[in-house]
Amino acid sequence: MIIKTKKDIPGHQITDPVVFMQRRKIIKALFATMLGAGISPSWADNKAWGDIKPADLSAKALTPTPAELIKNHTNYYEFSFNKTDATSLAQNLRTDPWSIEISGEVEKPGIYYLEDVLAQQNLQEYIYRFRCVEGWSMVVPWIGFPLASLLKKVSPLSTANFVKFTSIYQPDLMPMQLNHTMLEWPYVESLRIDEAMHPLTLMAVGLYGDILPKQNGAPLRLVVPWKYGFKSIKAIVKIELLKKPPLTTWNKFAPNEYGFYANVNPAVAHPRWSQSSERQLGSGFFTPRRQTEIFNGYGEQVASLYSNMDLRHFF
Ligand SMILES: Nc1nc2c(c(=O)[nH]1)N[C@H]1C(S)=C(S)[C@@H](COP(=O)(O)O)O[C@H]1N2
Ligand SMILES: [Mo]
Repeated sequence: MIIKTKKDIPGHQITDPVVFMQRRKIIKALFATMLGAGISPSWADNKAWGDIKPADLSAKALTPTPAELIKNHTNYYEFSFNKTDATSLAQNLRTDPWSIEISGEVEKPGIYYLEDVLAQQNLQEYIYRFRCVEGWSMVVPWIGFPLASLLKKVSPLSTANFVKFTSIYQPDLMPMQLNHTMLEWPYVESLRIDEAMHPLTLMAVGLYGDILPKQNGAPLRLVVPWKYGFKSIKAIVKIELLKKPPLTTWNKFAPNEYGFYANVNPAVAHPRWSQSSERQLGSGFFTPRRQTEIFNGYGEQVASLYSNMDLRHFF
């Protein structure tokens, strides 16, 4: 048992300013150490990549989308249905201190403080393609750690078949959470356990060498690069390991449009638009759209997870 469990203290109620400052310092220090060491996409150093060869990844030299575009073009429906308002509105969210409740089919359930989680993880930069179901895409230099290395620390039971993630629910700061006409709150997403344990699946805490901006899901979000962006849930407060698949926000809203799997697939159109190509954020008016790749270009690493599945049926 390496991570500290403090079941008796609900994390979101801690307001002691001394504690607050200490935690802030620890998180800042974690980043400083990492930046001081000169972070780079040093795939070869990361043991968590398991049997994925560094060569597989370095073969794909990606040019990150400019930071200003990534930070000012967001989807964060708790705040707004447009792409620009969350940049300012999300700043009201208090992301420090932060804790994550982990429960369900695990040996070590508990409430874990974010800085305790981070102290046990090897933060690295991961440059991934990101494809929204709406048809735009970007390349993001995330900082984070594999979700698998967090899950392993809480020891999932053999009965854990799915992982459910829940975003923060705070309607006083997130105005759209009072709007019940479209989505249900809090935002919920889920992965099959093998998807969650895949080394490409990240928990991100940073962007472009700095702490994750609030509008991009601070302090902790999921990043699943081979799936449409809506799977990459922001501001996670709860992780549950479950026997059965839970209902997820977008799937519940429109099951014929947003499947549980949501794997990027140019051959399976959204009922209202084609998914065969994408507009890259920052590209000029005359730049041709990019041809969307199966599994967003990560097929070599993840296709085996779906080898026996009809991807048209399980979209
Ligand atoms: N909690 C929460 N997570 C979320 C969303 C959201 O509205 N709320 N939007 C999703 C969608 S549709 C996308 S495309 C990505 C966008 O991430 P970005 O805003 O950092 O680009 O976040 C996903 N995660
Ligand atoms: Mo999206």
